[in-house]
Amino acid sequence: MPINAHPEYIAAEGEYLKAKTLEEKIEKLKKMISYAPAHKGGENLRAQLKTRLKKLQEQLIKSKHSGKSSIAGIKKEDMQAVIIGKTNSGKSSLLKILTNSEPQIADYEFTTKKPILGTVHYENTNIQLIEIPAIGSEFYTRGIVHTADTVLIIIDSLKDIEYILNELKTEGKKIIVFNKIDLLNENEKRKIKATLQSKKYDFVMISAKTLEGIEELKEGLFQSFKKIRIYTKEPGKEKSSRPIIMEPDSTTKDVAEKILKGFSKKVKETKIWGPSSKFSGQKVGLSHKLKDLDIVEFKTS
Ligand SMILES: Nc1nc2c(ncn2[C@@H]2O[C@H](COP(=O)(O)OP(=O)(O)OP(=O)(O)O)[C@@H](O)[C@H]2O)c(=O)[nH]1
Ligand SMILES: [Mg+2]
Repeated sequence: MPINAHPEYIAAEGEYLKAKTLEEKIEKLKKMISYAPAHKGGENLRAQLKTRLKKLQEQLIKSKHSGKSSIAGIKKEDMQAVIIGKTNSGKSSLLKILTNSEPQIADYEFTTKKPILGTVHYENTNIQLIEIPAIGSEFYTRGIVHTADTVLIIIDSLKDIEYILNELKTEGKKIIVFNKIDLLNENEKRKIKATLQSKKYDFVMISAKTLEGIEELKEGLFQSFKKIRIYTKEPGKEKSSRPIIMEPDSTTKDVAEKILKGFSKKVKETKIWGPSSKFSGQKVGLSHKLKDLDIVEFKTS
């Protein structure tokens, strides 16, 4: 601490040391500079702080260019969701069962103190899932929540919804995940379901303990990204075991091109099965628009 430091400087320094994100650090450092002692001995300090500021600003620019979030060094993938909720609602428990991640789970409050990343494997697609420290805690980080494609709001009591939605303030896709239904009787579950339906929420009722509702949640999560799964098949063979992930309204040409660039030019005949077909094995053109779970067969000779 510099001699004759302004109390405001000391406070700003304290905030700077506690800052978690680059943005926060920069903001606090600027504050420190503005309160750094003006006397002669302070010159050196100011110069040091300014050098540090420049470095942080460069880091921030770099992290933005690399597509990394400055919050946790997490690079955003095509499909990204965050889990938010009050402490002890079961965020880490859910992350653990949906992903390969091993977060700490405990019945005391604020166990999770920084965002934790996991990957959900669903229908051969990878969904990034991030647990955010409890909403309302000092560890909660807004940044990732606002850039994620989908927010899973985990609750174990209906009264928490409004509070969380108020704090959240994002227009993005939200799914309410009512957890710990293993602790409820049939009548309680029925009432909760009716309330959530009446409010027109997108919701799933689950238990991270018994795994009830987890498959439904995974399906709902995948659907929230609005991608479609297209299977391919070769003539006379079964459909592929793994689908190709496409944007909605993709055409048979888009699929051919995703398989191999230039492939659509070689296609002589295309047949489809599934939701977008009028009947099984319908012949279609390359501009045919596909639907989720369609099967496409390309013939090249
Ligand atoms: N009965 C029951 N208990 C659960 C369920 N899910 C989580 N728990 C328990 O609830 C407590 C909190 O779980 P966590 O997963 O650590 O909760 P969290 O939301 O990550 O909490 P913090 O990170 O501390 O904010 C633990 O004791 C869990 O075992 C569930 O579905 N049923
Ligand atoms: Mg946790």
